[in-house]
Amino acid sequence: MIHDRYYAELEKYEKLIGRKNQKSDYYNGIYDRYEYPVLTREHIPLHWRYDLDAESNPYFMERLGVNAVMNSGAIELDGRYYLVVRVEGNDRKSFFAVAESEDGVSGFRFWDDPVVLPDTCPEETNVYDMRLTKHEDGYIYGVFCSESKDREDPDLSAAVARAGIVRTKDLKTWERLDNLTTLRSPQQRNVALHPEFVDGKYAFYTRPMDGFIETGSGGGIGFGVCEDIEHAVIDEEKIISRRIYHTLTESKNGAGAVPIRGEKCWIHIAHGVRNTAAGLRYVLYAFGTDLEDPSRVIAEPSGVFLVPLGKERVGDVSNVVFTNGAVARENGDVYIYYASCDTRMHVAATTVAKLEDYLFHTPKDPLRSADCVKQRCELIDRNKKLLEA
Ligand code: M1P
Repeated sequence: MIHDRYYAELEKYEKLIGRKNQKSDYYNGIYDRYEYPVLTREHIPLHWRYDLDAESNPYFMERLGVNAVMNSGAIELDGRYYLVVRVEGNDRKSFFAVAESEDGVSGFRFWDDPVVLPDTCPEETNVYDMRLTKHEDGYIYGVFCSESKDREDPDLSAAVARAGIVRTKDLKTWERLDNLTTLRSPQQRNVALHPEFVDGKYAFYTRPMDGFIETGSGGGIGFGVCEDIEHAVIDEEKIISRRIYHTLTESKNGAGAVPIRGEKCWIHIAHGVRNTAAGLRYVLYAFGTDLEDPSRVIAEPSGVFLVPLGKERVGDVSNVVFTNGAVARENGDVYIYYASCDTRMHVAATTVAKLEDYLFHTPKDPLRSADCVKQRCELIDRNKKLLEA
């Protein structure tokens, strides 16, 4: 028999899913933020967490709790919005699950069952952060971090990060391909597949790393191509967005959402990390690359694009925003899905036109205080003239 308490919890759950989201009063002209997160751990279906049987679960306890929902790949299919969510169980292992919404900002509901990927890597301990690419070859690819224990290092926490690759046509049946091999980088995280062939090849945004946490000699976001997606091997990785001293990318950076094809450029929304006395701070930044040669940066606005604000600042890993999914609709609307503090998912809404205006008309970072203040004074002077006219 189903436990009585289930019905009370179900009512709360349905109320949460049915809650309409609305734009918050935050303003910067670049994007709108929304009042509520689009997904929290409370959005996880009850039958994934509780044993509903009153006999085997007399206290109606969570038997397999969920700690957090975060870093989600995003895609639009037939006018509906899908997130492939990183769901982190109370056991710290993550898995993927699809949540679907009609309007992209409210009502995200998980499908009845989590995604079960083909278990082809016996050494793999954890999987997370899937970027979804609707590729021109007709498949939807998911590229994610496949993490294993480093058996050669006696340090208990030593791990190896690689890029796992899966593909699907419907988000239901997934085929696992070989993990990406990058011949010149021992580890990879934050890898994304470009949606179009580049010179007839599959193109990846990579993040070369010396170790599991430190990117070390890995200079930033890389770009590399391969012939065969089923056995993907990249030789050269060209660094396209560098880590730079005293900027938001000083400690590390990484590709975020799969780039969006705009009118003037490929629009990239990535993350940058700097170290502070309070630990690492993760923010989002943006850049644009050439439509013909997506490895050539042609727009590099200065500074942060989106930072954790208010309640977004606190969570399991505080002071973090992270994106690995965005949806660009045919009408030009863009929904950027981002997680705060490795805990919950939010959405910011904008358009391709606004993003390109931001990319091409935000001044570049002059990299020195003296030049930054000059840049600001010029803006102030222009405005004063306008205000006085
Ligand atoms: O905890 C913040 C993020 O840390 C990692 O990102 P990066 O590889 O750039 O350090 C990722 O593990 C990501 O999942 C996490 O959100």
